[in-house]
Amino acid sequence: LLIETQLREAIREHQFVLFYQPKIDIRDQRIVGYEALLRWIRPDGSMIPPLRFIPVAESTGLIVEIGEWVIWEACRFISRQQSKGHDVTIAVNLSARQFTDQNLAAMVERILIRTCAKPQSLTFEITESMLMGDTDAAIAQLNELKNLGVALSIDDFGTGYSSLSYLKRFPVDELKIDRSFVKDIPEDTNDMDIVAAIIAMAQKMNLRVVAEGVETPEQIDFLNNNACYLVQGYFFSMPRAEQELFHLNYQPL
Ligand code: G
Ligand code: G
Ligand code: NA
Ligand code: MN
Repeated sequence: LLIETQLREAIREHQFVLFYQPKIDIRDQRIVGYEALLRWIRPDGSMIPPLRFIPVAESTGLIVEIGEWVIWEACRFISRQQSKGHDVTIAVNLSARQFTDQNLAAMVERILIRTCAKPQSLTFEITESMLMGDTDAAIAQLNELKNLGVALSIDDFGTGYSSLSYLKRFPVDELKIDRSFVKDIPEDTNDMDIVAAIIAMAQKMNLRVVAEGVETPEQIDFLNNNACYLVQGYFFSMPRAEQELFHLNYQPL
């Protein structure tokens, strides 16, 4: 369990950084917010991708401690932007282990107070599968978070198996269409039908909808024609370190 030992060392020695990927409104090409994505940079400069260490962090429970750092760091980012007059939202990914933690809402509240970050500037992304198991407990946790004033988003939407009636019970604000449905637009008409259906459904349910993994102008045209205006993806930007964010042409709000 070398990686577990290394993860503990990474926490202790501040080897984690947050990268930020902009979320763009394609109507005016402005940045409306960022998704925070965790990066582990080793002392030799090599970067270990989250897919290699997040599963280990989850299975060992270290994700709770790492995740707390992520929330602190995201709120400090919000606070720095606020003091420059930039009103941005930051989305933070939560894993199942964090979401079922009874202390989560109290911890988030403490961090919001200590950093002076506006709760409306913080969004939590959770996946459909995290809402499955104990539905009542999940709804209670979502309500506790909502009561703090933060926003809630369902990530990787479409890859789970939530029914519509099911979805209606969860107090969420946003759906993020999984990038697996976006990547083959405009070749795969099946995926186009699915994406159009998710967008229409989100509108009916009064949910914001964000398309992930947007890489081409054709995909942007398709989303625009179907009234999905919020997008993330390499077409606009990869996730970047904070100091590299404002080299983009897109101006933060
Ligand atoms: O950029 P990307 O390789 O960053 O992310 C890969 C996966 O890791 C995604 O599923 C993403 O949700 C997850 N991930 C990235 N950052 C975090 C984080 O801070 N916390 C959790 N729980 N998952 C994260
Ligand atoms: O599971 P989640 O949606 O949180 O994961 C986001 C992941 O998607 C991150 O690994 C991020 O780096 C990656 N990502 C973001 N935009 C794109 C894109 O346009 N193309 C691809 N292939 N990956 C992307
Ligand atoms: Na995400
Ligand atoms: Mn996703």
